[in-house]
Amino acid sequence: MRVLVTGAAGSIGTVVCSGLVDRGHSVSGLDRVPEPEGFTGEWFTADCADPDAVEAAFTALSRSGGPDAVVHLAGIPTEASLPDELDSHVLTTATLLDAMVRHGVSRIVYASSNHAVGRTPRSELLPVGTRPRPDTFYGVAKVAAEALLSLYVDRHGIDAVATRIGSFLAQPESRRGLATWLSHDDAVRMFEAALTAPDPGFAVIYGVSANTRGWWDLGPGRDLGYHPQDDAERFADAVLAGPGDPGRDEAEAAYVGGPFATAAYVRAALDTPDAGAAPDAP
Ligand code: 15L
Repeated sequence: MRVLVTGAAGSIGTVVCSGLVDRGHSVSGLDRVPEPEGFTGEWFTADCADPDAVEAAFTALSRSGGPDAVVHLAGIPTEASLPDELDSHVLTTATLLDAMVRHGVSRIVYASSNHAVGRTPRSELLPVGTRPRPDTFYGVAKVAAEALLSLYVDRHGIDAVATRIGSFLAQPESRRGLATWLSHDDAVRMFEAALTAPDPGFAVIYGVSANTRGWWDLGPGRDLGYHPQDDAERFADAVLAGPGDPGRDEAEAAYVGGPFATAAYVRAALDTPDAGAAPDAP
């Protein structure tokens, strides 16, 4: 399959690009920075919120048959002001969807986030159909981007899979991560399944590994062919031996979004002189 990956130089992008290439796919990349060393496919240094740059990339790719699908990973990976989040997640998604429609590209796999439902209190099982319940402006933008995907599926008959990613890391680093970890290998499995599943229409899946402590429903992902193989439990002893902070751990365990759902992330929507800055990502 020919796949255009946005955010291809980022932490998820580099892993997913090389994983898809290893699995026999032809991968081109688009990012605001030049291609990472070793990237072998066609590369576009561009901002995917820029319609002209995106159109130029799709036109260039159409000379070699065009992409069969887009994997959209680009975007600020943490909390920022509402306008920045909307630019970064909603406008980029809209720009790509318009280009896809113009060029007849019929599938997009989107890196959404657990933070789209991050204010959902912890429960036995988190269904994908739970109501949008963002924990931050980042989460609000992910909800809006998912809504755009749904609109374009209904209007244009494309396929769109939103993967609500948990904690994408080489290994879990916190107590919460023992439930929310997405391993590198499982991320590649998940994106390939979402790219190749027959006729998903609009689908939402949780992007986590098969963690013993996880509570996000993996059923819809399995229905699309995503069968996670990794489990954070093998890191549990090491993580739990680390210096914990009972108060923080309890607050982070109360909601899907962990730290993003705590008071530390409360801020004004717009960057005014008095607005608090977003804290650093955990
Ligand atoms: C995400 O979506 C963020 O990009 C990342 O910064 C982490 O917060 C991650 O989710 C998570 O929930 O661990």
